[in-house]
Amino acid sequence: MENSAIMADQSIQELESRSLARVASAGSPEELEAVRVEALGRKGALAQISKEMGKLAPEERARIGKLLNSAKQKLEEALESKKRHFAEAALRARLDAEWIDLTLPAPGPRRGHLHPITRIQRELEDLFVSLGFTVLDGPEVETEYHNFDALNIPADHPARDAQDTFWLDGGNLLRTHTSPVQVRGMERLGPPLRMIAPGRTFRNESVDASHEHTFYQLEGMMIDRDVSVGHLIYFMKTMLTGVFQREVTVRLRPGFFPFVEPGFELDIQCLICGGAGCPVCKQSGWVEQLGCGLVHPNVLRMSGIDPEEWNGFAFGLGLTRLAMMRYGIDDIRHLQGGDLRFLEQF
Ligand code: 2NM
Repeated sequence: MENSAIMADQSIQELESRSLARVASAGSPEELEAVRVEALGRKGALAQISKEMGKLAPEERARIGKLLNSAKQKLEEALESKKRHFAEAALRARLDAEWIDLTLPAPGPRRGHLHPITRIQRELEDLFVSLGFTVLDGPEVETEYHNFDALNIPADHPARDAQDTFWLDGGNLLRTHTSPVQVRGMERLGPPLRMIAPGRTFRNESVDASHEHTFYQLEGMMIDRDVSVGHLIYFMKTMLTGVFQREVTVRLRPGFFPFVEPGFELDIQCLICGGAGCPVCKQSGWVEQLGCGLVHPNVLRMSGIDPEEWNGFAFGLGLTRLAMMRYGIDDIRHLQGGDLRFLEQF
């Protein structure tokens, strides 16, 4: 054998076994491709050897040619099989990662939650029901009689002014408070009674940070024999303790409402500073909460209740304002704007 033929023999065998070993140990398709380019590529090792074959004697050329072809074929097969192996492993990994159990129940719609005003309203309803009160509902479009006359609000009272009241054609109106519900309650239930009337009320206000034309109120009353201001204070304290989830100190100041006599404004000692004075209570130590009083005898009489035999207390508060205080909301328009980014915080 010629020397150069022996060298080709050796280098083909070496290249074959070295390349097959590299294919076997390749850890990625990229490594595999590198082996292919180096061994089988146009400028690869086998191509290099083919180029030199011209120097060989014809019979040697045929033998080396076969050797070359056989090495090339073995390598191609090994590369192909390893490539399939990588592809299958990749597919398996993807199937494992994307596997879905179609027998699991669907996640269902995302759960919402109650509006902060609704939440406070429901809490107060539960609290008053636990104290023996009935929760009453009534029309939002009211008669002048139920909204004003029956509440001892005379025809020349400024509350009737078109600036405050949304009057409708035909003399009806959008209720300016929920008191007409209580008038209807007195007419229907008769004494003794305990009831609350939560709901939507309407006033012809210019909207600003603390005024809306549509707002939420809760009013309530108890009629029995010998009801006193002491009873009133007890129920108001119990209610406010429930709302704020802590003991509250209250004080009464005189206040005028046509439907009560005497009438009061009820304050609580500021929960932020404990009465020392801060921006929330405007340095006074007290924060106004609600209006209340003993029901005016005229109001009882007009709804068919004898004021000689029965009396009672009544109160009214703004649920909107209460929600603002409890959650520290500084602008009423956030509560009615329907902006989910705001409401989702609660
Ligand atoms: C308030 C303040 C004081 C009140 C009175 C009545 C009724 F029906 F008995 F006459 N309902 N609500 C009342 C009393 C409301 O709101 C500030």
